[in-house]
Amino acid sequence: MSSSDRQPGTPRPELQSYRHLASGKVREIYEIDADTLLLVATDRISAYDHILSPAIPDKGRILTAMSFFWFDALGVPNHLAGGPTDERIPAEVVGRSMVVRRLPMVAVECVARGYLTGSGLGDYQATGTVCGVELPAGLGEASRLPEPIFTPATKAEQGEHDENISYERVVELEGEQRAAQLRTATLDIYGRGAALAAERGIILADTKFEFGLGVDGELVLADEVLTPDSSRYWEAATYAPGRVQPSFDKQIVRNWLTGPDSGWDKASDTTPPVLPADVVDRTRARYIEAYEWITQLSFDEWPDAQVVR
Ligand code: Q0Q
Repeated sequence: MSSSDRQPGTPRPELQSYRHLASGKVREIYEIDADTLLLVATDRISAYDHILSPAIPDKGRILTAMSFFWFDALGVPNHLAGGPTDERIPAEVVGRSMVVRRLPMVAVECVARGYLTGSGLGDYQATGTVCGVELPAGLGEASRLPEPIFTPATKAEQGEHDENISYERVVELEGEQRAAQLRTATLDIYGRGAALAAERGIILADTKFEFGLGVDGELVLADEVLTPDSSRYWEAATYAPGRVQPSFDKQIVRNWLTGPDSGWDKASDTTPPVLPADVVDRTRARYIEAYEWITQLSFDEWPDAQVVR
């Protein structure tokens, strides 16, 4: 039943009335009906492959607001099937949920990189290439690439890292035509998003898109889009190649966890300590700052959970 079919004033459904389909590190996915899903972003935050405690208040709402902004700004076919307050969204998760079309999903993580860091840097230092793409000699940490590159990966099991694959492997998996479509769409969308972000003081160093397939086999942009969980956000004003760039949104948490006050050793693979309130508060503020810089909108206007009386 679409929101347009529901009688006005019909109470919102209960979240537990939807079948839970899957959990990601920080998100949940539910079945609304055979054709429609509910993507719910939690306030969970992960760092160093651990889900941290406590959650960051409003992180789910902020990142959902970012996805809605980008879906609108990018103007490409996408999986949204309703707006931020669609009546199919249960009251408790309004503001941090998306009602989306259920699509056959392309089993390739479509990554675009404008800068060299993370696994891409590791591959380059070992082979001079990333996903088979040859790069100039002499590049280092956070080098800006001569042009953005398509560096696909296959989705790993939860808790594992995605595995970088070559374009030729994407051709084997998806066929030549779709592989070319995926590369073109990934680089085109990243290029436009990165250009808009750069105008507003944020470098999108890289990002991961997920695509579904429409009724005619056309690519449909799905999942979350250009959020700090799917992309590396760097502050342009402090960008300097040759060193690991501070994460716009997660550096406060990383610094505390690896600093003297936490008493934690990330190499120990023990559970990280609970984050202090000021680290939580400052991290929430950084997420809001990223949203308001990128969108030039006030987060105060974004819908919130509705109290059910
Ligand atoms: C779909 N996911 C992601 C996920 C666990 C999100 C399947 N429109 C769609 C989408 C989307 N988006 C999906 N399936 C069918 N149609 C998205 C990776 C996984 C929690 C949240 N998995």
